[in-house]
Amino acid sequence: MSPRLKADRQARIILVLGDQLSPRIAALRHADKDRDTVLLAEVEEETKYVGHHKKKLAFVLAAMRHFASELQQDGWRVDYVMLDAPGNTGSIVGELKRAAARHQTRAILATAPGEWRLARALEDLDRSGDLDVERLDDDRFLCSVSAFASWIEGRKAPRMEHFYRHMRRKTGLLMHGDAPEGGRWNFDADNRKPPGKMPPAEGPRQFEPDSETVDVLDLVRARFPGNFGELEPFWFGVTREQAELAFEHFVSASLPHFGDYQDAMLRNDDFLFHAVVSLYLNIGLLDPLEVCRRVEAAYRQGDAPLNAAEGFVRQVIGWREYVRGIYCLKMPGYAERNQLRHQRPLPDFYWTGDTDMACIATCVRQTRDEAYAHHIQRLMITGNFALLAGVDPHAVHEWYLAVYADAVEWVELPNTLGMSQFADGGLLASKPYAASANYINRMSDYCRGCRYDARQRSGADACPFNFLYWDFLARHRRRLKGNPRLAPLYRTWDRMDAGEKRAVRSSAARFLKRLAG
Ligand code: FAD
Ligand code: DLZ
Ligand code: SF4
Repeated sequence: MSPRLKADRQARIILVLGDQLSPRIAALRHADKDRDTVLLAEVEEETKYVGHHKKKLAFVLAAMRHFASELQQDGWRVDYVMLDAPGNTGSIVGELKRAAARHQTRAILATAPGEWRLARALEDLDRSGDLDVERLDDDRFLCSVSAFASWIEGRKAPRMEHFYRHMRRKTGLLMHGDAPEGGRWNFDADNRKPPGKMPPAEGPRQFEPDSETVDVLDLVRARFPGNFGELEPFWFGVTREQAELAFEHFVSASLPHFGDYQDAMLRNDDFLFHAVVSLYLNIGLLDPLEVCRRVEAAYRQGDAPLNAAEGFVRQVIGWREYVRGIYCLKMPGYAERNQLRHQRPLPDFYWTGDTDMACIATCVRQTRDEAYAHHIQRLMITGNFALLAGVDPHAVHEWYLAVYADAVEWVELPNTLGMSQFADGGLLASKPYAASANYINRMSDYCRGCRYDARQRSGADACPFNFLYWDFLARHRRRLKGNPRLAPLYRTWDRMDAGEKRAVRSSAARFLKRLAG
């Protein structure tokens, strides 16, 4: 065989997906710049497997285009397929086949896709024998799937807190020798200040769209007119440089207060002191270890208190890695879990915001405008309501996967199905994240001026979160009564007089009937 033919045969297509936009992604690190071709493909299947928010579509596509330009400038040969390119097959597998034919090779090198759906499609393609698809581990994560499997093995209750301590030791982040910095692993109890005396927050750094992004905005406007959400103003960063600027802005402007007000919610402030960087982390524009090291440095230089630095690091090396591990080990069965057998369709107001519950209306409005809500809004407002009302967890999952700019299934699904809807029967959360208006009223200003009364438990003016909360506990008593963390609540319920209990349950029944339309 001639050397030329041999060289041709070894040239590979390097697949880079829309959430793998890092020059250090495994497939690029193992590629040969002189011989291989990098493929990025905008495809209908990825833009439509769920009805993505318009801002999310624009964000991913604009970031893909900018990343392709950067690779080209860096000397890579890039084959970029636009969404409306003639002959676009509409799927990653189809575009791999077309690219393989164009470049006369059958060798594909990919980094393992984050979502099970696409990982399976690449596996099937390889098995079909049509192309050879080599898949490398995605080592942007600090804990590999096999390391997570070893950690979880034999543990009866594999709680995040224990995993987090393991990750602190492994990374050395916020450690003082073998001990946690400040003598405690977790400053969660110092992350719950209500917003009453909160200083004003600057919010995230925003960017003007350049001409390349403007083209993408035009594309999204034309191709996805019916999708949920406001496309403009579009201010997300779409390059690594912008993502880094956004993160630095967070460190200087918001991190000092991030810890104190992590759980607070305000009607007229969509971001408070949150980082708004999950979208950048999840598509590869920021690196999780780097951002944690930067936050640790801010703490060590005296620019941020320990409860803020620890709170941030816990979310990134703790929760983020933990839910990814659970997803990788438990899929595909995990997506089908519905331990509480909830069947109710998702209420329309999750899309329209048209409800007189001020907390939900605010979170949906914000989600529609910004493709963003912070953790407590997702968990304790929209998630909490769906749990209390008994909404089908799969419908809830599809909503979360669609509406947030940071939504990728490996992180969204365990957070929704496990943490928020308790559909995995307590694998992720030791008790359901169910709360009455008491919590919402303490942590937000939503209840002030709401048509409902946060203090009433039953009757026409009572806050729905109150009667639904007790109704939820009563409905699921058989399943939940053995949970020691819920025992005090059942004791409170048992102490309520029979008339009060009847009133609570009939308020819930009336409300749920109306919800069903
Ligand atoms: P900050 O509050 O500033 O936190 C810093 C970083 O920590 C985040 O950027 C994120 O990377 C990480 N983080 C925080 N909490 C979590 C968590 N529970 N799981 C994983 N990482 C976390 N996060 C996503 O990235 N994508 C999702 O699709 C997603 N869906 C969610 C669905 C539900 C029902 C719930 C309750 C949470 C979900 N989260 C999701 C987690 C969390 O809400 C977001 O990561 C966070 O709100 C992002 O905003 P931020 O960057 O301002 O985060
Ligand atoms: C989210 C997304 C969207 C909207 N579009 C594309 C696309 O056109 N091409 C692509 O390669 N990736 C896209 N993505 C990200 C993928 O959905 C993501 O890579 C998979 O879900 C695997 O995690
Ligand atoms: Fe939400 Fe109830 Fe408060 Fe109204 S009173 S904002 S419905 S928690």
